[in-house]
Amino acid sequence: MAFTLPDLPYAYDALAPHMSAETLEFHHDKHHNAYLTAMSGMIEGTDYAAMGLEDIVKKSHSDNPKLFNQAGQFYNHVHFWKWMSPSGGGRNLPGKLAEQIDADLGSLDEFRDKFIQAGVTQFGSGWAWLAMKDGKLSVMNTPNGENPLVHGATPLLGVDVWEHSYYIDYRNARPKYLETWFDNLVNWDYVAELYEAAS
Ligand code: MN3
Repeated sequence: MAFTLPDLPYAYDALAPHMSAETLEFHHDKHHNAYLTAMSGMIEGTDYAAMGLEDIVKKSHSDNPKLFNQAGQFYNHVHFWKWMSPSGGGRNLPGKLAEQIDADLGSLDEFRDKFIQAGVTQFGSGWAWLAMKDGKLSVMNTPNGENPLVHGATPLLGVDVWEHSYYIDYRNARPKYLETWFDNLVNWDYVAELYEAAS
């Protein structure tokens, strides 16, 4: 199937001051589009061309590392835009999700600490995640374009810790970016939607 670049679900300046219009213009229009263009060129005329995105990500992880880098990043960013909202953040998580976070990760505060630490300690480029595996929630991090799908888990929330995601707004202060992102931008409604689908 042919893939297209999804529009941002909000205006470029809607996440300011936490994430600037300049960051979103580069990140969405340039970086995400580049992953799409590279992936599309690599799947054209191959068996991958008939597959859905999740299957491309999973199959290319073992069979075609160069394609995986592009497809993984294309997939991750399709969700990343939706994991943020101008009215995001806060501490009012949908009930069932909040209950399972308490049960599996201790509390919202413990989850927040683990998630931010996962992002801070990811050496170089990558992502930090909340994922569901075998009915349990866990926090993980992955390098480059990798994601929980290739570890048999379902991504519920992911934050991009590539420098292109924060360097314009935060320079080298990755911890500050992660704290601000978690407290002000996370679209818990979308996390809950993925959680319900995975439960
Ligand atoms: Mn990115």
